[in-house]
Amino acid sequence: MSNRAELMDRARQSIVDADEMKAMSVIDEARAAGFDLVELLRLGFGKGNTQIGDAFEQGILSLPELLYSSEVMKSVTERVMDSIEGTIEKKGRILLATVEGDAHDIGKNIVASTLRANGFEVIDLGREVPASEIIRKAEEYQVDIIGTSALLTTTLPEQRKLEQLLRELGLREKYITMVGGAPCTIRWTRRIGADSYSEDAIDAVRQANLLMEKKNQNKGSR
Ligand code: B12
Repeated sequence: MSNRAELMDRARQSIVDADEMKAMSVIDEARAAGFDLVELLRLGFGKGNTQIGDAFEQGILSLPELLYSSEVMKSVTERVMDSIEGTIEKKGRILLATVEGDAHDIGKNIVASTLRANGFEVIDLGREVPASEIIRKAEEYQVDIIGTSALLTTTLPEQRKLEQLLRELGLREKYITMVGGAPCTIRWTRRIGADSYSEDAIDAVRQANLLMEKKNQNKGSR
């Protein structure tokens, strides 16, 4: 019989080791032992996800290692979310995309997995997505939040384009906007009029929680 703390640690380690087989067997064991899979995702696998992001930033982890680990985190999140589909109430619906002209999606994928692991429904449009397409999909899925990632100084203006387009279409008040990516700053966020900026995936979850709370309070007071 597995003990909870030991399973959590094996979950964390499976992401660090990018070991998909080990990760899947941890999920099976946790399910058989009746553990909460969302908690396992958040406090076990999620911890590994944060650890690999930090290690890459500190130059301890190589790029291929980061990629392998984030792919395992993606599979694990999908497996857990599929198995609990419909049993938990989602905190909000978030659309994520890397902006047009930008092929960098490792960070966005980590943000997507971390948000999913923390109870958000994520619609991930992938990379190199034009602002008009982002808005079309936001309307189609009636999302609460639109999050964009930009890793190049040359593609950063696409985040401003999205804000402008939303305003032109009279949709700016309908959506909460979050921005991220290495060249993005708080100053840039204020300058373009986005609602929130996060330096990493954990802060993205914190911000998304706060923004949804605020949205729900406003709804309640109307
Ligand atoms: C991997 C990589 C690539 C890969 C991308 C693979 C992929 N599938 O993503 C490849 C090889 C394709 C690539 C190509 C290019 N790259 Co590149 N690339 C990188 C590299 C090494 C790592 C980026 C990364 O994944 N970081 C790790 C993740 C975890 O961090 P992150 O993306 O910042 O995400 C975190 C936060 O920013 C935040 N976040 C991210 N997105 C979002 C979104 C939201 C909504 C929120 C809230 C938060 C958030 O949370 C994330 C998790 O903590 C960086 C250098 C570096 N060391 O950072 C260069 C870098 C970004 N690339 C660079 C360049 C120049 C290019 C190319 C133009 C090179 C070329 N001449 O062809 C091309 C451009 C291709 C294109 N059209 O986009 C430059 C950019 C310089 C600049 N200031 O513009 C960098 C900085 C390298 C350098 N020092 O010169 N690249």
